[in-house]
Amino acid sequence: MIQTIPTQPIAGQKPGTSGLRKKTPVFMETPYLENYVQSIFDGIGGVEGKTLVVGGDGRYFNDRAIGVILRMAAANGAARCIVGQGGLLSTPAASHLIRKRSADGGLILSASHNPGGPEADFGLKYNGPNGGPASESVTDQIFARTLDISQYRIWDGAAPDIGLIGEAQLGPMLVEVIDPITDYADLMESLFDFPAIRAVFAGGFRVCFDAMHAITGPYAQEILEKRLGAAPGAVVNGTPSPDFGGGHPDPNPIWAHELMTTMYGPDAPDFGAASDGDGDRNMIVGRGCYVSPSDSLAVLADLAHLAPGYAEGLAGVARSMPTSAAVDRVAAAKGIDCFETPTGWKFFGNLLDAGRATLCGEESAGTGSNHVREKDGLWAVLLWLNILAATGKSVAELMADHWARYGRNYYSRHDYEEVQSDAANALIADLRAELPALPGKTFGALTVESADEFSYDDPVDGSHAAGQGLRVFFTNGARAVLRLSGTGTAGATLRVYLEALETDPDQLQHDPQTALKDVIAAIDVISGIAARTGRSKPDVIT
Ligand code: G16
Repeated sequence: MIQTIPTQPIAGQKPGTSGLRKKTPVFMETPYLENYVQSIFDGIGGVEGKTLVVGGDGRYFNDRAIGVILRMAAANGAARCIVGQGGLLSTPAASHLIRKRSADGGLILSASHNPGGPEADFGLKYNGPNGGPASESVTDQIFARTLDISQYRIWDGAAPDIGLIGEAQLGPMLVEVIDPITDYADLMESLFDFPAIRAVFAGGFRVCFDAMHAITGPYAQEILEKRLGAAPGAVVNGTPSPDFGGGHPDPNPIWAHELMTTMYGPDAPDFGAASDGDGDRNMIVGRGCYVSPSDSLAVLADLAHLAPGYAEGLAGVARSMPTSAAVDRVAAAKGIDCFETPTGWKFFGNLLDAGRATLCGEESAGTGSNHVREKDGLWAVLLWLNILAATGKSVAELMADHWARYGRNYYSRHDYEEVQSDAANALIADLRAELPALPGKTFGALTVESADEFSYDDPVDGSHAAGQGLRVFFTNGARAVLRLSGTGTAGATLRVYLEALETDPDQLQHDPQTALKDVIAAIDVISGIAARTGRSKPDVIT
């Protein structure tokens, strides 16, 4: 029976860079989740007769939230919900499933790399029929609905058990519980040279994949250990847990320090990698050789043709604005387009759909291609493995080759977390006002060449996105970018992105922080970070 429950708008339901993320208790307090789900359904024009994919990264409250979503989908007239067994689906697997089954969209439950648990973070996002994050205009419609919602509909009766594969009715709606792994693993097998990778593993090449107690564990066990024959135990922290083993499933050298210790240790394997809470991010590290996400994108763009799925080359590449220009140099050498988009995977969607870009990537550890419409952690790992198998080189050798040929874009991101929102907003507003006066001024060793606020005109649909980050370019080719994160759940996170280019192979330095010291010092003076935030150093340096 359909229940129609009166409700009223709740403050703070504005989706950020990647859906709505809040503290778990906020989502758990009825009707926060209910209001948001109904706003999604209303914002996309209703779900009557539609097929939806539903799944999440298994974090605390995942299963109960899915029960609510299924009951609301049934009460709103959806025809079918396809659910990963146990409520589990990695974000790229969900994207693939939406596309493969021609579903009308999907609801993905995750707060990505943010910690999970009763006091940690939860999130929900809607992906459209192309399998990608909702566009800006759909997101705006969903948000508008949260502001005038007056009722939600929910089926009065328990949702079926999603622990077992099979089909069950929920009122008029069919709930189809599927194996969350096989379709995705088959897709990977269609793109990469599995026999070549298997041969390398059989020859003693050792890999360590850290699933960080999150969703990619079972996917990596199936693909790396079962299908490719990596040694048992190659996947570590491979059982997903609701609080990610009490950790922070963010694949960077800070949070994946266990893997870093292994890879820089005396008996390091040949290749290391990690993924995040929902499986869309990746970290790549060779023996004693960490690869920054921006460099990883550039190497993959350069050598993707070595994998069968990309043998015909790339139509174009795309990167988010704060990502380094390393990939631009590869695109220029290949004579293909390189698009610069705002932060947020949704901005790649039109370029991928239109066939203008084949590979995309971001500094925030996201890389992907037109095989789905999300970034894809395991895909990046497999493309690296395919390239290593095809070239017979080590990660360190590939990086050295790359820098020798293209130069090196030193890169680092400094994050100031849980800054008081007012202070962070004032810092950005004041710097924005100061930008026109910066060119020609000298700060320490560097002189400003130009400064602006990034905006984007989508080349496919002409939509305009303003206010996407403040940029300061220096005369020596260095760059600093400041923007506020759209994925935090407490206070504001100020991100400072730093880049400097070295094209002389004889001048290459090892440590990016040293190579970037002048730009770090200059932007601190320009923006007054230390004085305004009261922080003497960033909370996280990646
Ligand atoms: C999301 C988006 C990415 C973005 C990242 C960081 O990733 O999908 O496009 O780069 O957030 O965004 P921000 O700098 O605003 O925090 P994820 O993995 O969190 O879904």
